[in-house]
Formats: sequence, structure tokens, C-alpha cells
Amino acid sequence: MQIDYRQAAEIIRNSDNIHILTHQSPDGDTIGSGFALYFALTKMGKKSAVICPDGVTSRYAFLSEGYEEPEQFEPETVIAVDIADPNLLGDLKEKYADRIDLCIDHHISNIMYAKHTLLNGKASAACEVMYRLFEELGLELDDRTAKCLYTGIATDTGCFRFSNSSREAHEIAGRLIEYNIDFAQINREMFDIKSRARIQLEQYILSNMETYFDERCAVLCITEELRQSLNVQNEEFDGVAGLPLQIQGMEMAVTLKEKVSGQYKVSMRSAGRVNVSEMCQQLGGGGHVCAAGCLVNGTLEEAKAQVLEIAGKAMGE
Ligand SMILES: [Mn+2]
Repeated sequence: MQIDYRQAAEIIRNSDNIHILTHQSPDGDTIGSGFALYFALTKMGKKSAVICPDGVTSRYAFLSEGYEEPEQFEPETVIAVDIADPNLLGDLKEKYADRIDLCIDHHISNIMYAKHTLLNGKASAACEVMYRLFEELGLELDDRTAKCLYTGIATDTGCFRFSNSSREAHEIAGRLIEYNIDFAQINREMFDIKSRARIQLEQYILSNMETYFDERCAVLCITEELRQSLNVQNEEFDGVAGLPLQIQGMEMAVTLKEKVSGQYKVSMRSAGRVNVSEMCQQLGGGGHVCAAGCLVNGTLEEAKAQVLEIAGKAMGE
């Protein structure tokens, strides 16, 4: 059931022991909104734990500074943040999928799996929804909460470059930088600094990608064998899917990354003209107009053929 800010605030006021779930392959928004909620709940005198299916990767560890892992407890309330579909819970799916009381999200593709869903499809990030929820709760933010919320908005808007960078997103970010946060450093860490392995990965991708439909669609294939040979950790693939869109004239980019043998995680990015959310929906996935994903079974060639058929139609080929 979809609920509003007032009702979501009520649920939070009435719960004392809360598990906060983030999605697998974590990004700045899920980790940022998860820990922002933890800090807020702590301030309200409530017990909570942030549970991340892939752990807090080193890239986002700065957002969890000040987190104190509580002893294991049975939650009264389970809250999922930035999670459009319980399949994104990874290893946590079995334990939690059927018992999520509140989902706080901004994906229009949310399948409404939670008992209550606070969804703002116009929000740039779950962190933007979280900011409004804290307002509704009358909570005063502090530096570490502001740092989490700012990072989520900055990362989900591609540093305020994507079309979801609304006036609202800018205004909230403006209020967040009033706190003592080093936003220049956060953006440098999130957008400029890369590991050597990542630079090697980018070099590999740009020289080995395939292009289709008059060079308007790029396809990147990353098998597990290739990942290992490049010595790149899974967490370092964040943002790779959009890389080909830096090339003039490129309209969409598709990345096929081997998840397990016979299954590929497909990430699609659009420069704005084509709707990749619709394409991914045809394959059982979803997301945003310019950034979406799905899982495809089969060999690499089979997966690629499926994706190219749908992409070709969408691009008028
Ligand atoms: Mn998000």
C-alpha cells in the first residue's frame, strides 16, 4: 500500500527495534539513506541495525563512520531503502522478502512488495525522500546525517548532471552543505578518484566495446574470467555502464556482466533519447528512463542477442 510522508513518519514513531535493509551491489544512495536513517533513529532513542547484503564496500565506508553495530536482535519493524524489488536483497531475500513493513524509495518501477511504501518517483534519490521524511518527523539533522544524504543525492544525480537533478534536489543539497561536510572532497572521491585497476578496466572497455546501429549503441561484455584477469573487484564496476556515453553520438550503452554461470546482469544507460527502463521491463527488470537493469539467462551470445533485438526495435533499426 502506498502511503504518504505523514503515515511513514507515524510508522517510524511507533517502532523501536528496526532493521534497515540496503540493496545488493551497493551505491551511494542505498548506503547513504540506510545510515542516515540509522543516525536519525539513534537520535530518536530507537534501536536499529543497518543490514547490507554485500556489506558496506570500502568506497562507501565513510558513510558508516559512527555506526555502532548492535547485538543481534529481533526487529519489530523492517525498513528497505532504495530497493525497488525484493530480488535486489540478494542473500537477504529469503529472510526478509515477505516481511518488509516499510519501503522508502524513488524508483517508479517499484513493485510494491512492502506492506507500506513511501514512494516519490520524482525524487532524485532515496536520500531526497529521506530528507523530506526527517522534515516530517521534525528531526534536526547533524553533520553525519547530512553527509549521508548529500552523498546519496550527489551520486544518484551523477554529481547534479543527470536529468533527475531537479530544483528540489539542488535545494536540498544546498541545505545539506550548510552542515560541516566536505562536499568537494566527497565529490572528488565519488567521481574523480579511481583505483589503478579501475583505470585499467576503463581502458579495456573503451578499446574492446562493440558498437551497433551506426555506432549509436555500445555493448560491453564482462565475463567472470575477464574480471579476474583484469584483477578488478566487483564493487569497482560502479558507473562503468555509462562510460560509452562519453563518446559523441552514442545514444545507449549496454553492459552484460556475468553474475553466475549462465546468467548475466544487464545494465542499460541512455543518453536521453531512448527509454531503457521500458527495454529492461521487457526482460523482467526495470529502473529509470536513462538507467535501468535486468537479469538475462543464457550464454553470453544468447543474452546479447536478446538485448540487441529489443534495443534495435527501440532505436528504430
Ligand atoms: Mn537511488
